[in-house]
Amino acid sequence: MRLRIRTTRVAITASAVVLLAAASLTTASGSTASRFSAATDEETLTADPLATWQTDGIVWSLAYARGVVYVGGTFGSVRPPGAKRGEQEVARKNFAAFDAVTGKLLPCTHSFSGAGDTVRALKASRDGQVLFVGGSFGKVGQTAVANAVALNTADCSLRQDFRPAVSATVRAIETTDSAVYLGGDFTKVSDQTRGHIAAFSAGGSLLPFKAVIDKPVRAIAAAHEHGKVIVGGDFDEVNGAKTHALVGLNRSTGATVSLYPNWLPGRSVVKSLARDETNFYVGAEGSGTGIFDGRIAGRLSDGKMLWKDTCWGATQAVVPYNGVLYSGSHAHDCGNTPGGFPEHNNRQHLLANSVRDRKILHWFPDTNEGIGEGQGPRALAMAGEILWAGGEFTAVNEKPQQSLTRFAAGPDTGVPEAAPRLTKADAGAGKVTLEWRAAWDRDDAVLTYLIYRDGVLVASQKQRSASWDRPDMKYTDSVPSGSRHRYTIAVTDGENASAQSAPLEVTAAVADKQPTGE
Ligand SMILES: [Ca+2]
Repeated sequence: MRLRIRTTRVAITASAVVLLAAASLTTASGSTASRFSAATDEETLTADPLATWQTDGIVWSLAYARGVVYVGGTFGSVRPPGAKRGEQEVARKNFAAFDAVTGKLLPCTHSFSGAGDTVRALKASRDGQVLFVGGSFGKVGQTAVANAVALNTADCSLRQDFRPAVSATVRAIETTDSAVYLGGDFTKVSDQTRGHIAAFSAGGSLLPFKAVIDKPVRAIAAAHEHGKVIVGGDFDEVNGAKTHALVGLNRSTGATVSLYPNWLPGRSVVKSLARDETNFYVGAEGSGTGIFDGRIAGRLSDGKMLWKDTCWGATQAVVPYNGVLYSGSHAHDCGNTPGGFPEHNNRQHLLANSVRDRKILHWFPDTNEGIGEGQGPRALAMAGEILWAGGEFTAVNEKPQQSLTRFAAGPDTGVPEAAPRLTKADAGAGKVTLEWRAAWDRDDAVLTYLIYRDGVLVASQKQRSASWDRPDMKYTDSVPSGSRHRYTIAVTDGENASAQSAPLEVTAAVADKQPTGE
């Protein structure tokens, strides 16, 4: 959830301001805070997408360097925010570059084609000067290449030095100060045997680093200060020993140095790895029964597992930022993870876990599943303070938006979903009891309900809710017996208020008479 001191810019009456101020004071005093918020929860980004360009196909990879977000995938054109397929399209063949902050399309372009016709991995050098590009392609423009190249970020030019002959698809790239690691489906690099992983100097020379891995590598995270790279993928055997899906390799030799026994069941593979200062994070996908589909946090220093969540739904991408692990998946049945949701009709495609304790935080922007395999998000990257997400989706928060979207820390612009309407009124002598069902908000766990009598705010109530947990609420108003009133309700997250509901006319009963409501 998001915890911020907000300035209210909701158009409300003076009495509403007084009531809201009173409510805030009550919360600040602590007397009601425990009901409504966990003050220790990490602050998330907002759930409101920034205007972002779109692609006409799947985005498989994102990378950030020097103010630019690079996008790789399987697409033939890009188009501005709001444009439909076929409108205002600009040719971009499997690769495009955007200003990370404004989101604008940049002129940096190369056509990646041939072979599998797809870009699957992007990663900048540590100094941001070089962008490494991997995938399944045989040509960049008219230049013959073999699944991996590098660009100078200063002018987008194709580098001449980094030109390895990789025998099959590159699915993962990691960079350190001294090496570039490629992982994927390949078994040879420049006629040398390299089983699904290889390391190069920044200048493109194949390094002696060598590990024999039996199946594709899909993710690599360097832990160079601990002398290793952490490698994830589909594999069952590494360097001659049974090792499933996750392994730590000596950064120079490729020898196995860390094992993570029983972290991943046999039918689950690692799709994504990311790290922060102290931890590394795993996104897993399984198929069949007895699988693990969620997120794991481990400690870099000793390889100890810190936590594992319980959601189903094939995690494709993970990225930590400010104590929050953002991920893309089709999460469902998360009820056994704190803050999580039970199995219900909707799948949640973007998720935020507390890095500290795995708690699912109140951040629920969502995509649809979209095209391809219908996995929704496929790639995430932090670009400075902005989270970029790419994938297969064609809608974000139920509005058309294909394959790319972005989220920032503010401003919060989303009006609460499912605005309340007054569903029932019981009128007793001198009192009226109103009922409604709680709304919910994509990035605020606690909403404020404003109750108006004859156009004047008479009460406000706070209530915690989520899309899967919308409590019934009620308010009892004191009015003169026999008087008739017109009630409406609105809901606000503190910054964005719904319109007032349709009015409910109620006549309070007179003593010893039956109530009437309509
Ligand atoms: Ca909000």
